[in-house]
Amino acid sequence: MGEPVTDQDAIVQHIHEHGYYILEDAVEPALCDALLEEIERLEAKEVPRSLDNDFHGHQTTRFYDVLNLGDVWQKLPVHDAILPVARGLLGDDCLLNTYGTSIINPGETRQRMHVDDGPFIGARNSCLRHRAHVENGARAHIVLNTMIALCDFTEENGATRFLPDSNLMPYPSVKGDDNWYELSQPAVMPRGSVLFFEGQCFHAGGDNNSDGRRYAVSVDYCAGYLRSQENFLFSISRDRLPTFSDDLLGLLGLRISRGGLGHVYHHDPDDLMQRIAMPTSSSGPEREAQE
Ligand SMILES: O=C(O)CCC(=O)C(=O)O
Repeated sequence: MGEPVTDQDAIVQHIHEHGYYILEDAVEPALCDALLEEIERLEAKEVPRSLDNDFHGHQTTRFYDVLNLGDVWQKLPVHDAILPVARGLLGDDCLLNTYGTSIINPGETRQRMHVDDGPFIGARNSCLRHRAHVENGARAHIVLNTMIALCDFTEENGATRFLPDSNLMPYPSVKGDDNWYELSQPAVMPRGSVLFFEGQCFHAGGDNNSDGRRYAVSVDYCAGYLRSQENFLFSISRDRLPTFSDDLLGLLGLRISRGGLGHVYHHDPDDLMQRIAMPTSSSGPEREAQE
């Protein structure tokens, strides 16, 4: 990877050019510990995991809807080592796209190589696909994903595999993608590091041949003019919103985008929220999880 890049603009530039960047010492040990404790709490409560299938893995623990599950989850999407990079690449009005754990348990097999902007570009006639090909031969940046290491990532325990410079490859045929696995490299990095990878960068969860779990959280952002993969505006309990920071509310879509999208009577939705009493939900999985 050459000389480490520490300046935030240089990180964005590296992602733009090569599709990825690994930032060490990004997330403080106390926050890693708090997130591990929270995962342990959710597992003890038997909060249901999501997505047990061939693509997402049968031995991978995935908790989604985490902002409803505990306060500590509010910290990562707005973390000052992470959010400025997302904003630098996608724009200040970027949104949270998906957010959850990716804990690869011993015995998990490797995932199929894929890109994360697929849901937005998949439609053959999508305007985004068209736009992609008119911007100097490189597609616009619409997604930035991160893998935040809550333990050391090693090749043996299933470090994320990624293919440097694959952001510049022609948009793939879905079936052919996996050939690139052999060319990929493991994101070997110490606990507290963040792997940033752009939506066009090929990557996959690795296979875990160790006897320990590979703990990670993925915070995935998209451009502010897109519909996010997770429907946060519907799923987040109204009574949790007042506990969120301004930055987090913006990431959830409670701010008007640069192009004027998402307004309520031409106001930011959260301006309106402060003026009217929002209905509160009285049930949901977080209730049980928090008790
Ligand atoms: O857990 C990982 O290392 C990557 C997971 C991933 O890319 C996915 O599930 O889409």
